[in-house]
Amino acid sequence: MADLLGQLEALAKGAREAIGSAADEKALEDLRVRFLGKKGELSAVLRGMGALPAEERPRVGEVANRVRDEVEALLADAKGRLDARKLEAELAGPPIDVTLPGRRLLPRGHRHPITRATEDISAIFARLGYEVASGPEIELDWFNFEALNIPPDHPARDMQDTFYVEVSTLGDGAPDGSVLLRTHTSPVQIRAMQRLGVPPVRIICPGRVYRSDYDQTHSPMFHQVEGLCVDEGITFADLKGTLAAFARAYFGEGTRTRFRPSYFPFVEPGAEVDVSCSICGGTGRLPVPGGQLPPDRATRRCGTCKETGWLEVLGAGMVHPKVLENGGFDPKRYSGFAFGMGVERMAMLRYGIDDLRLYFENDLRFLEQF
Ligand code: 2U9
Repeated sequence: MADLLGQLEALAKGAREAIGSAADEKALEDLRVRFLGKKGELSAVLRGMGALPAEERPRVGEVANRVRDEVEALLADAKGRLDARKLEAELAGPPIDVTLPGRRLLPRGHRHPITRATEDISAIFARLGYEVASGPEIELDWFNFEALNIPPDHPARDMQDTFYVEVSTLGDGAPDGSVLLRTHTSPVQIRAMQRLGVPPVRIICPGRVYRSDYDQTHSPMFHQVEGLCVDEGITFADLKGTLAAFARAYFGEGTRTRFRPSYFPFVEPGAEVDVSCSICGGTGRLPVPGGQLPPDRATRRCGTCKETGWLEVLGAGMVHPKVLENGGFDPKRYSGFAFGMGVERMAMLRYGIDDLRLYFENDLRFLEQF
């Protein structure tokens, strides 16, 4: 036993001297391995314990633990000392000029075209006094359909068209009714009306919406921006003026607008809104590049508007009295208009994108153009 205790004492002495004079982190690490490593000096002593009579082992074990703790503390102290010395040397050295330009210009990254279009559209309405509102993508049937005057037998309510969410446990106090992925951002506007309570309401709701639809021109998830304006004395003229101003701001100053009667359950009257084609300037024809061509061959058909000169880009109308009521507004006193647009289509027309799938493939050759 005396032999092992002597070895432990010698180990501790050697460690104190060596660790005290270690010059850098590498030297410290070597010393840690030498004294405490698996094949190090302490392990060798502990291996020798096997030959001791059982009653002597606890005493040697106790000293071995103490020596291990001391060596660990010495290593930690030495590391602290070296770190402090390194920091002092750095502080004493030449200062780092954090204002110098980087050695390499990093590429900036790109906003996704859907993000860009959403932000551009929102910015135009912000200038017209609209606030951005958002709400849940997983909605209750009431906010998505019922409150919007969408009748129980409307095709949109079919399982074929709407993604329903299975809610296995509607615990006590949980709202009753089916849960679904919102099929439009209109429920956000019902929620906003209820929250605001008093006019004027001027909000736009950008966001993801979901419909069980998947083909060349439909994606099961797409983006909408909807808008709502409610106050005393709001008329269809306000709707026309607002959307005409929006169309000029988004598609360019010369853009004309036309309104065609249409039907949506949540508005009355409802309209589809066309803008003059931003590609051909509303003429339906595009000039053919190059030379003097005879008049009949100097232009070609505009594929974007299919030679009509018009693009259908928005749906709109005066908010249905029942919908106003569901939002908490007295339809005898207040009126309002609402509109909706698909962002994928708005971005396609603005940036000349001809295939919906490009938005979702995340091909950098596409994304880097924005
Ligand atoms: C409330 C009241 C009325 C929003 C409206 C449309 C007409 C419309 C489509 C455009 C392209 C959907 O993405 S799309 O397929 N939208 O035609 N949206 S009126 O009406 C509302 C909304 C909320 C409370």
